[in-house]
Amino acid sequence: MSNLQDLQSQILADIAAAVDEAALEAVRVGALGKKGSISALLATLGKMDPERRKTEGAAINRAKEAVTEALAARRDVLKAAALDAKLAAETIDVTLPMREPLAEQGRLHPLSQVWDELTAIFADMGFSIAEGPDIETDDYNFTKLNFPEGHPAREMHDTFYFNPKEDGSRLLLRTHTSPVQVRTMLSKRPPIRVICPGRTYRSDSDQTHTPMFHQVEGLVIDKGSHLGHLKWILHEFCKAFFEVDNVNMRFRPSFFPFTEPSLEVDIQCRRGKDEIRFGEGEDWLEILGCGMVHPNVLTACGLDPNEYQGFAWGMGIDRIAMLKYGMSDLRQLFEADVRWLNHYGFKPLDIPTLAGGLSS
Ligand code: 2NL
Repeated sequence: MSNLQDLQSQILADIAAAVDEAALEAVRVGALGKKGSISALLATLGKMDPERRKTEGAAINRAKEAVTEALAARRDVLKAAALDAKLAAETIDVTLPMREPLAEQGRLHPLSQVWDELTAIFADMGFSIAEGPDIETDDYNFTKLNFPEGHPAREMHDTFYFNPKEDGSRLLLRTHTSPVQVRTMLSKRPPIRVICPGRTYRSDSDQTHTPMFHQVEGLVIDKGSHLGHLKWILHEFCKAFFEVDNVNMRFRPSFFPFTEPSLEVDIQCRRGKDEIRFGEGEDWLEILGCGMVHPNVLTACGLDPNEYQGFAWGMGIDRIAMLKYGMSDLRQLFEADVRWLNHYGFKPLDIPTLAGGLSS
């Protein structure tokens, strides 16, 4: 009897000491399996006389039941512990930043970034965005913009012309985005508030000129639009674009065939050894041209200059991109060098908004 007691105690101790379900299963097999210790005792019953078999059989079966119950109880405990450990190991902290993807990540070209930035700024001021064809007529690119036929003003732009058609007319690659504003005036009734970003072409190539470049022009036409409005719009734009609280601006008289009066605009800056900062310092940098739309242009575009007036401006997207992001050579913008793009490019998910900031 005491043997059975010892055996049961030993097995119950082994059950209590089992650290996981595999260890517990080993204990079960050792006790209740085919060759288990309790099974071996049960096998001895057959050779006993009926009286002994009755008492010992009952005792062994009680031990077997006790072991079975202890196994089940311990299994429940271990199962619960295993689940707790699994849950603890597999928690996800949803507040952690996303892991950087391992794959190569593409970059937004700085020009695309600046294009997005400036359209966001002007859209927030209530401007529409208009686009038009790169191939234009002489009429929309020059004549309607008050460049008289044979006038030296036409030589201001080195134009890429297509071969003349049979009637003598020649298509051309637009030299500015103004034809898009012409199209807007011809197709929409004022009030007009529109910006026209796009590709433009001039036969010119050196460190600061590429034959293809980008412009954004703006146009506002209404009954009482004046230079005060223009100054406010350009000031708000410059503060938002260069991300400064204030920037002094200087308006100088100039000449364009399509505006009268015409002005050139400089912004305040400080030139350091390798960098240029805006909104501080004593230096000036020219960034755009503007003016009141010439009455001849309004008339050519179907608007009565006695009823409507307005202003327009134009600036180089490539130029303001270089200024903002500190790039030295304009030509690199178009060389498609992936190493350069990895340095100057932008992560595609850093989308500019006025609320979220324009650059990270
Ligand atoms: C510059 C100067 C300018 C305009 C563009 C414009 C368009 C129409 C009528 C009148 Cl339809 N003006 N555009 C006006 C003044 C200056 O661009 O230096 N751009 C880089």
